[in-house]
Amino acid sequence: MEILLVNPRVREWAQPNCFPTGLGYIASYLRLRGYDVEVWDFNAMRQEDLTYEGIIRSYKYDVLGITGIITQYNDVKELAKFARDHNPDVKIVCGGTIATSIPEVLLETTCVDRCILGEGEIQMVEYLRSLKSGRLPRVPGLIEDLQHLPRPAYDKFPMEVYLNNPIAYYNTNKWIDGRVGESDEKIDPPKSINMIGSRGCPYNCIFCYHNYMGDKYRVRDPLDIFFEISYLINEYDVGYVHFVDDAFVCNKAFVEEFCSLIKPMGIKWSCSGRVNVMTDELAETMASAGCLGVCYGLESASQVMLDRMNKKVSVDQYRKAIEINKRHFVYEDYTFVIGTPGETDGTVAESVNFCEEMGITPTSVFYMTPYPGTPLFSELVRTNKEFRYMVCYLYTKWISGLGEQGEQVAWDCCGVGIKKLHEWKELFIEETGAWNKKKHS
Ligand code: B12
Ligand code: SF4
Repeated sequence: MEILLVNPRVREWAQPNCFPTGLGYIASYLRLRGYDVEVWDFNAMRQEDLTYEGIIRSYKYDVLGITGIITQYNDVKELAKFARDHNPDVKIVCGGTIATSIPEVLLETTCVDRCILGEGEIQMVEYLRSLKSGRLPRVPGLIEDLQHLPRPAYDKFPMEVYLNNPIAYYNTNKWIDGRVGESDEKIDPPKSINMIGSRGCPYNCIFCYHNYMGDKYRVRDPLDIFFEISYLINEYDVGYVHFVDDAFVCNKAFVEEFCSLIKPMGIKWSCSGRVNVMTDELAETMASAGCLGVCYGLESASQVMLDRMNKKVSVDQYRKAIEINKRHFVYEDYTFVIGTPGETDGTVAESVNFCEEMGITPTSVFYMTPYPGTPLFSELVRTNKEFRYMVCYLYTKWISGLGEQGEQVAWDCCGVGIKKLHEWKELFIEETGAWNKKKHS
């Protein structure tokens, strides 16, 4: 049985700098189980002649596996249609957060035959087995023990694209086009890559879609991560790793062990964190092990808004975490969100003033967006008549129009009007110098 896995394009105005980790895991797990897997990464291979239709028709495969996030609905639809037209018997499987959050839409409105919900490694193998046995697979979408997973099949992907487009600290043109920046040492950045060290998140912020990974926070064995980084250094000369976990810093023992292993490697890295876990001591350990910075989605500096978002943090904890960042790291990345239900001129001003007080420049200001599957989405369905109407009659159209959260108001969640939301964002950018000024078409 031949399997083709594809990664559709995403954020086309920026250079592709994020290795598709999820698809990488699916590819390596299938390979481990003896399947014949090919990968085509449309996001990395953006040359004009490499069209969806052309590539999809050029391969021979029995099963097509497409990955995607919610903003890639149109891409998934298009790819599945080309595959079906090409071969009526092909089995088309979709995975990733799009499949978990809107399976019914994909099954009803596209040529996708099967959606794999949650973590896909074991499920995909079971699905392939079921094609032979005819028995429906029944395996959980959550992998308890991450130790048994092989590292992503990096060798199946066009790695030079990802390695040469800077990520995180070195991505100074993040909101312009993501090319190599112009400032000093960042002109010639080391080869960079994203990775994950943990899965899941124990929190439940209303805007975040993360239940596809379960609320059970699981960390990888730090030794496994060490081996994976060693491999990336040896094979690809990687010099910088950015961890895109929901919350890399959540379990202190895990971080400390990871630091002790990685320190002698001399590699630079950065990650995401939770403000309530950070201490000077931990930051010191991380910095001395090569960590350049810990990124935070602060979202707001109004306690009322933070409670409304169910962030389970206090503004005071933010102050402490930012001070720790400034004392120990060279890289800071803070993002904010405007338009949460209950947002007012006053709460926006609190966030803007906080940036000034703390001397921070947000990398981005997003509009609050009720992505399907989030607690905010369910709340709006329950409480907002217009939203309910949209979900009843215009849902697929709405989904197919979803895009950049920093540019598009997909829904006015606080009922102040789109004009007001735009004004708040303009004000935020003007007052704080937030990075995401440029509009992309
Ligand atoms: C890296 C990342 C990106 C990257 C690249 C994404 C990509 N497609 O390559 C970039 C920076 C481009 C990005 C952009 C955005 N992102 Co993003 N991103 C992530 C992040 C932080 C990590 C993804 C990752 O590597 N996960 C780890 C791997 C192991 O998990 P995974 O990819 O889900 O894969 C597993 C399963 O899903 C499944 N699976 C995946 N693919 C396949 C395929 C098959 C065939 C099968 C069977 C199974 C399967 O099995 C995998 C292994 O278990 C996630 C958060 C997170 N922690 O996952 C958000 C996340 C995916 N992003 C999200 C969002 C909302 C966005 C934006 C819309 C935000 C914005 N600022 O506007 C933009 C998109 C903009 C646009 N123009 O479209 C949401 C998606 C919600 C949803 N319902 O889809 C997430 C989940 C964040 C969140 N918690 O809300 N993002
Ligand atoms: S925003 Fe971060 S802390 Fe909140 S639920 Fe999502 S991943 Fe967890």
